[in-house]
Formats: sequence, structure tokens, C-alpha cells
Amino acid sequence: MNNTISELIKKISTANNIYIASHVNPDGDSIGSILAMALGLRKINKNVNIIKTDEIPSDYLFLPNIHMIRTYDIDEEKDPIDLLVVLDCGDIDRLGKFKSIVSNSKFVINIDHHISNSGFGDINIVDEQSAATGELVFDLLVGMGIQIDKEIATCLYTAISTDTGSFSYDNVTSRTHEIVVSLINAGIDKSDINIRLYQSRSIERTNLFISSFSTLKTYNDNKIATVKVTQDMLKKANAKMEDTEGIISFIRDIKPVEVACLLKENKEKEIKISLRSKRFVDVSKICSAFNGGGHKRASGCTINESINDAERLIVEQIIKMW
Ligand SMILES: [Mn+2]
Repeated sequence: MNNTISELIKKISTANNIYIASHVNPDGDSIGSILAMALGLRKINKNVNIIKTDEIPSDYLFLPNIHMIRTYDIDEEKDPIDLLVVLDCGDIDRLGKFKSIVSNSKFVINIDHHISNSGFGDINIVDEQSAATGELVFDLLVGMGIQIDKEIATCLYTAISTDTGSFSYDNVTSRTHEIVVSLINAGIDKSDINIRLYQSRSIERTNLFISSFSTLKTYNDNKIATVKVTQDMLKKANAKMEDTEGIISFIRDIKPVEVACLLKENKEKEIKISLRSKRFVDVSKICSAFNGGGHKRASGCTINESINDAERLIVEQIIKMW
């Protein structure tokens, strides 16, 4: 690991023009990590570009320098990218329409904490023991001698807090808390970040929650629970798909539930499925049966069937792999 880190530091110090990217449907960890990485590298006078692979959910628009994440016309890039840093991204397909940037880059650094990471980089720093990619970014920046200032710390706190359910999931380690000590000491406004992340739900999102909760079904003595979000429900609530954030944790938090499942209808036969577990079921294995993946307690996949068929298929798979 140490050799890898020193190789990585050497690569970064010799590169001038660095591109940073993360996965589509970005979450707090991906956005917080790419911003922190970019702000850190900018401090050592690197020219950094953050590629916007997808729309940024409004929850994260408060983050410092969020405007650094922008659209690049990579296809028109005449020269290949010197150095590409991909964060929190299990495989290149998760880069969506930007996945060709990996082959268009001379050197790729892949930093992630998903068990299922395919190791697509020239350097791969994949540590599934890390609760968030933000933890790995923290260690790298500190390892490069870059001072963690308030802005970087705000991004990293958001990354780690959102991937750990505000430090409550079992992926949290003593290291997680040690890092947070440094972030708080860097002067973050913890209370403001928490209100913006967790106490700012819109009326539209609340109405979407209400209609989604009304689709609740349970199986296996209430140990498995499913809820749905259809395009029709989004329309009626005047909400966006990003407003589903928080639905699945509410369902997982029902006392007897071990596995919670949210089915999101992207299109008529394109159902995005999120799974969460509480104590023992490894949901990444369930999702890998449908070419998805993620973590033991949080994973996702897509099933190209109607939402009711997708529900039946995923529930069958959960029961089979119990
Ligand atoms: Mn993550």
C-alpha cells in the first residue's frame, strides 16, 4: 500500500493538467470527495478539472466551490488526458457517457471503497474497510502534505457523514472518528452542514415520501420490505428522482426489517433498485446477480422489466440468498 501511495504522489506531482471524475447519480461521498481532491490539488498549484458526469442533487449545492464541477466536451479534447483521478466509482460503466475518458487518459488513478471495484486504474487504491471514499481522500491529501482547510474539511465531512448515515452504520471505524476530529479542528460549521444535509427536506420531497410509503409491502415476517417510486408519483408530487434520497433508510429503520428495497422507475422498463440491510444480509451479493453491486449493507442494480416484475424478481433473489 505504501509503495502505491508514493507512486501516486509521484504521478500527481509530475502531472500538470489533472481531471477528476466520479459516478453518475452522484451522492454525498462522490461529490464531497471530488471537490476535496480538487481543492487539495489546487493548493499545490495543479490545474484541476472536475468532470460533471451527471446532474448534482440540490442537497449538495451548498458545498464550497461546487461550480468547479462542470461539463467538458471530452470528445473534442485533441490530446489525451495526462492524469485522470476517478473517485468512489466501482467500474467504468458507472461513469455513464463519460466512460471513454478512461481509455482517453494516459494514466488513471482509481480510488474507491466498493468491494466490487473492478480495478480499472493504472493505480488502484481500493479499500473496502473505509467507510467512505472521503476517508481515502483525507489520507491522501494529508500524505501529500496538503493542509486540510475549512473548505476541504466541509467537503470531506459531507462525504463521510452521508456514506455512514451520520456515523451510525457499521462501516464506521475508530479511523472514521479520528478523521472527523481533524475535520472539526479545521473549523467546519458542523451544525450548519447537518441542517443542510438532514433537516432541509422540501415539501415536494415530503409528498413523494408519503406516496412512496403507501406502496409498502413486506415479506418473510416483515423482514423484507419494498417500496416504489414511479414516474407518475414524481409528477404528482412535483418531485425529481433525487428526492427519493432518504426513503430507503426510513424503510430499513422499521424494527423487524433486515432488508429494505426501493424500486425507482427511471423509464417504463428500466427499474433502478436500491437495497439496504441492517445486521447480516450481504446485499452486494444479491445485486451482483443482476450485474449490480456496492457494499454489504448498501447496494444497487438495474432490472429492465416492469416495476411489478422487477419487484417480484428482486424479492425472489433476496429470499434465495438469505
Ligand atoms: Mn462512497
